Amino acid sequence: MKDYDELLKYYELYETIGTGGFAKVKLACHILTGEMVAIKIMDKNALGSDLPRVKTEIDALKNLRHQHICQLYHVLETANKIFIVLEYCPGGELFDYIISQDRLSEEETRVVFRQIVSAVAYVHSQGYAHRDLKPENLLFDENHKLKLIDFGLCAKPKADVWSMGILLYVLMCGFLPFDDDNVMALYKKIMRGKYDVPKWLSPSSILLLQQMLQVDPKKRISMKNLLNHPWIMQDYNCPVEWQSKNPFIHLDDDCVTELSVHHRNNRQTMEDLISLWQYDHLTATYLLLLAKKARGKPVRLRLPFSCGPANATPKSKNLSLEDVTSDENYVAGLIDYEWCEDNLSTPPTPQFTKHWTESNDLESKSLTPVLCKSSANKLKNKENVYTPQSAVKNEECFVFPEPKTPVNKNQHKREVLTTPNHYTTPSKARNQYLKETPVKTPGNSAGRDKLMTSVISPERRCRSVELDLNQAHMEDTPKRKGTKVFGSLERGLDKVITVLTRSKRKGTAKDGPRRLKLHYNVTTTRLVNPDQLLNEIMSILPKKHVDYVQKGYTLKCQTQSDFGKVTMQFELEVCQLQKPDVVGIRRQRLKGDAWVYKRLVEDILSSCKV
Ligand code: 6BB
Repeated sequence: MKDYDELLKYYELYETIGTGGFAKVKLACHILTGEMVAIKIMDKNALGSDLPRVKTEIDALKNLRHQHICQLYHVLETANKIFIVLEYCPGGELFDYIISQDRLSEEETRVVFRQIVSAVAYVHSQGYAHRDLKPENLLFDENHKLKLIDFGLCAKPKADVWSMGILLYVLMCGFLPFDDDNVMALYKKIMRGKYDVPKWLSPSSILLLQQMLQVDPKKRISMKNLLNHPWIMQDYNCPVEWQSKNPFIHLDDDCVTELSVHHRNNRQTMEDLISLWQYDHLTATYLLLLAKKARGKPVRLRLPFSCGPANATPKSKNLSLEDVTSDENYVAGLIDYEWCEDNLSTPPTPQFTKHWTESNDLESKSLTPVLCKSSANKLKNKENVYTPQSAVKNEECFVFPEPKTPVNKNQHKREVLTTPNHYTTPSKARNQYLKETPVKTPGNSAGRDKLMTSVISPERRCRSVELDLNQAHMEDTPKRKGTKVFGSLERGLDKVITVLTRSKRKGTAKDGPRRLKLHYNVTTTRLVNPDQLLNEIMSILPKKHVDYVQKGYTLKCQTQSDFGKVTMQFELEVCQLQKPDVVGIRRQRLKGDAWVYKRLVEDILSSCKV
């Protein structure tokens, strides 16, 4: 399709890492610099009333440049699509990080929170408010530095301090201060401004939360006073540095030189062109060169079509773009992502479309593809009868590295999640919370039952809270509909972030399942026979009303509502673990509510005799 032609001149597309709402986000590699990027893809026809949101985001991002704001590189608009090319943040969501740690210590919270305050103070200084601050909208880059995303709701400064108070609470507690199944009850709780104070919070943390979560905006602490608040200053002895370290004015000499050589322009012309900041391919190339330099890589551009080993023409160029435009997680052919210079970061799983041929290979012969009968007609995915031609040979296994900074002092906690016994729904945060006696905020006389209502309970995951909490207590702000705030906090542990282990191909029947390292998205079993486990899972899925397509040792699963809407998509892959030498199940959610998914997978796995 024509819409992707322009994009594919500059980027090689990889996997989709997020779908939902009106956009999907794909990982990609910028061809000239070899730098990784994230591309938000929107269908203009499907945008409808969300179109202003997209325009708002683009306009704001064009005016914002800051060390803790996800950098905009490039905006492309075609007849049917809008592509927004953004900074690559392989550390994933703050939300997942908090959940994987249960909660953060006060010290770590301070490190994180100062970055949030820095970003938001800068946003305010530029005349905007973010208005959708939540842990899902803060991503970690490869250096474990936070980057604020999603400016679709930003407007004049108003409600961000209160939202930062919620964030601060979630960071230190691991759950929300205000929570309820019932939207009206939730609204009332917010308006009352009463929340539970777990006993692990220090007096200074309690005080700061109280100042930030004031219902009355006039009584709430101002951004100015937040920057040098005693809690913020503790251990640092300096206010938050909110000014941008990435100014628009100064251009980097090395990057200008490289671009001048590449474009055969003199330096002045080049500087003039860059300084237009049109968020076209030149802006993207300059900013990505700068990022490359900051990562200690040579400030060099690749020659067009010299990407990949042996100066191979990018394989995607040989492909029809038909598949690229499908709503599936497909990308343009077999990707040579090895040449992308971000070896430190997430190597995307190559995906195959046009290279897939009718199956006459070992993979699908030995393990006959199965299309579960329960709703086979609804499944359009024909993956089970295709196989990647060139993939079978490649045995190389990629391990996503941990961020360079030692981030997870509680690494062992993740491993706990890999055992079936611990793959249970209540989080340790919740258990711990319930064990410890809470201190109430003044005026809150509720007892333990009440306390439980503010704990993220898995029983509530089916709900969809469409209430804009940020707005709920802001009388002077027009109400916006349909904004999910902190409802989406309730997401799973199973998010694909950076620390997944993947190989370049899925396990085939001939070679057996993939050998993976133990990770928090892999459940171990006591079994040693992968086929037995695979068969066991396949026998259980129909009983749980899960449709699936088998591809080697991977089961691509989905659930549907009564109306045929796909409510959940996930993969279960039988894999071989090395230490211990047992069979495991890798699970990965692609779409749908994480907690509903978590319960379902838990149900499936506990039904298996593993
Ligand atoms: C973005 C990103 C930037 O992602 C699903 C939605 C930038 C995402 C990323 C990542 C993991 C690994 C590698 C890269 C701007 N807006 C949205 C963005 C939205 C997804 C975040 C993860 N959850 N890099 N990455 F998140």
